[in-house]
Amino acid sequence: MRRFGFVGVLVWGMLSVACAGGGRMQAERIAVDLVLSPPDAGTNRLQTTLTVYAMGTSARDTDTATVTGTMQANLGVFIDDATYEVADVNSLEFTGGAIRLSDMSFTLNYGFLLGRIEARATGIGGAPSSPWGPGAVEAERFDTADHLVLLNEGSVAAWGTGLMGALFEPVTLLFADAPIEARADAVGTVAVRLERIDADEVIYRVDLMLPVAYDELSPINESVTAAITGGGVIAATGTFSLPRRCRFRADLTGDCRVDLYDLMAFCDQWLTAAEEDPCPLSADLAGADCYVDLDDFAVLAEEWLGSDPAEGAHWGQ
Ligand SMILES: [Ca+2]
Ligand SMILES: [Ca+2]
Repeated sequence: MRRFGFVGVLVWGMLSVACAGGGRMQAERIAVDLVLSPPDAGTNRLQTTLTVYAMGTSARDTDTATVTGTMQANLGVFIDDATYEVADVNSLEFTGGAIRLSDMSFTLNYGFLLGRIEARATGIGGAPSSPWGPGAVEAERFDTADHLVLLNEGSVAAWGTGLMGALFEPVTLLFADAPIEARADAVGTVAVRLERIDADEVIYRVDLMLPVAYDELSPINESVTAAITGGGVIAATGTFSLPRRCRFRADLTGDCRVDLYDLMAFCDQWLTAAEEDPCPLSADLAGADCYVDLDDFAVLAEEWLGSDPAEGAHWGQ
């Protein structure tokens, strides 16, 4: 009777395996340190235009700052138990960092009669944040409106020549007094990939692209107004590691593979129960009842022939 019951369960279990759609997912909240990538043609350059409205006219000039620094973020990551692969990333929250822009200079030419305004932007920096908490990520994409980069360090100093020199005293705008919120109405991306599996840990790589934009109007005095507009794409990468552990509950023999030896160990405990706490039955895989039955076999069936990916690679050599 007992044998017959087990065979029935075995058949049912194998069918379950055939129908199973992959490993269990494990949710992790990961704190990751990201470093901005070296600036290239498309990223980590913020093109900035300074426009100054004065004397009923305006002039503008554009310069580009390279961006360097670090960002800290929390990621909601789902890891596939069986393969260590990233199954999904569902949230992103910036928790800090230090971003620095290279200095910029602007020459605004108002013509022969009016002269020029010269401006220097120096020491501009700030940090990314997620003021409304973690933002959603779907299929590696996120809404940049959920995040911002607050530029609250540095200054813009401006002075005039010619008639413009007489129009206003040299001024210095401090970003500490009037921070710029760099935010874009765009789509950012965050990709998390399994990079490698070491003896004790699994290493993942994070690639982040965060478009930012700014459009700030600053009154300089009664007759002069400055506008700072621009933006670009911040790109950053980082890695994090998770302890490598055997993720198979049904590995009863300790080799991080679920195979015939585990099934034999399971059979030895089939339909046994115990009263002790903690439960001494290693085959009570589904837990809770300290009784080895169909529920526990379902776990073994789900993980049947699963093996640690690193061990699998080893075996294949
Ligand atoms: Ca095993
Ligand atoms: Ca059980």
